[in-house]
Amino acid sequence: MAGSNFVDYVKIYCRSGKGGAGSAHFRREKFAPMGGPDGGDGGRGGHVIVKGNRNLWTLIHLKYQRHVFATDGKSGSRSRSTGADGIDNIIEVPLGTVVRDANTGEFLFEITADGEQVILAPGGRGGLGNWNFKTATMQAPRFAQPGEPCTELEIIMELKILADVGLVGFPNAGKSTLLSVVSAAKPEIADYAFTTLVPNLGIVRYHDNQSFVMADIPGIIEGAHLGKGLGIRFLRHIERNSILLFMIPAESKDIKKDYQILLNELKEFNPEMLDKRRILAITKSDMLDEELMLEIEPTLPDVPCVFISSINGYGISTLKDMLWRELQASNPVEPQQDIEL
Ligand SMILES: Nc1nc2c(ncn2[C@@H]2O[C@H](COP(=O)(O)OP(=O)(O)OP(=O)(O)O)[C@@H](O)[C@H]2O)c(=O)[nH]1
Ligand SMILES: [Mg+2]
Repeated sequence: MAGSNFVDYVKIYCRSGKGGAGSAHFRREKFAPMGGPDGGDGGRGGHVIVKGNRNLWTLIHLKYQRHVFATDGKSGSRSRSTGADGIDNIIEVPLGTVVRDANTGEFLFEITADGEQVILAPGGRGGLGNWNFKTATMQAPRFAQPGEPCTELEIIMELKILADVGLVGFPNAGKSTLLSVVSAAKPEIADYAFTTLVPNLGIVRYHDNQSFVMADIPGIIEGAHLGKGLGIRFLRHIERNSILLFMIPAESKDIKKDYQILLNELKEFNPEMLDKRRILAITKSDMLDEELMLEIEPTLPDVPCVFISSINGYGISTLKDMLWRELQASNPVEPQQDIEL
């Protein structure tokens, strides 16, 4: 996807800071002979932290940031002075970012809320200075703890857009046109397949200041799971939408069959996609008259269906009502994972 501003996959090497060493200093002053141990503790190494930011929509700001380091803690020093902690390095990511271990592929955590923070690579603890080790039988410990080592790991961050409604359809079905009509988004629209190459998001306003987010993704074709067309790489962006809006143009020769093909591609990608609520919109209905609609109706698959036209607005408010109702019914409760590393 050269030249695209949409980045949904990055690999980053992270390293936290080492803990500062404890000090093994002894107090030496003119009028304080045998001053005793006064070496301070080392400071904590900086953490590498991942933080959710709802104003970000892609991972593009991380595209060229291959390394993220936090700084080391400073060593302790005389007079029980604790060394300064290392500076944390915070990686801000859009909501819906999944973090995995790059080497094992293991799921680590996911950021779903604004301001949510997870310590990815904890900084090493600072070592204790020698004054901690002073006891009745050991009055002059000549040693101190070293700081703990840093943590390093390589991670993969993958964005899975958190939208409420995902559009599913073949190329040219009119997905982007619908998004442009119901939201303020301005996706590219054209009379050829694969106009949309990266996902577009739009906020759909619904009565009384309510709204929901709609995601338009590149069209899928039969065999997408085998890599045909743009493949199924973008399906992960509708993986966590609460509702899937299937879109099949009125000119389709067999709407039911097309619907099955789309369903099958979703299933091949992830069988759980079939558990989502679905609505089917027959697009470009301005090409049909009342009579034709009545004729088509009995042949439609067994899901809530609606005829729409983005050109003359036919059925659009019914569609919005249906989407809203289904959204309320599905009441998306995202399982929150409390993962501490
Ligand atoms: N007559 C009619 N044409 C429409 C309607 N909606 C979209 N179109 C036309 O259909 C063509 C494809 O529309 P797009 O919105 O780009 O389709 P898409 O599903 O986003 O296509 P890809 O991005 O390639 O997957 C364009 O020429 C639109 O003008 C409609 O309601 N009625
Ligand atoms: Mg499009």
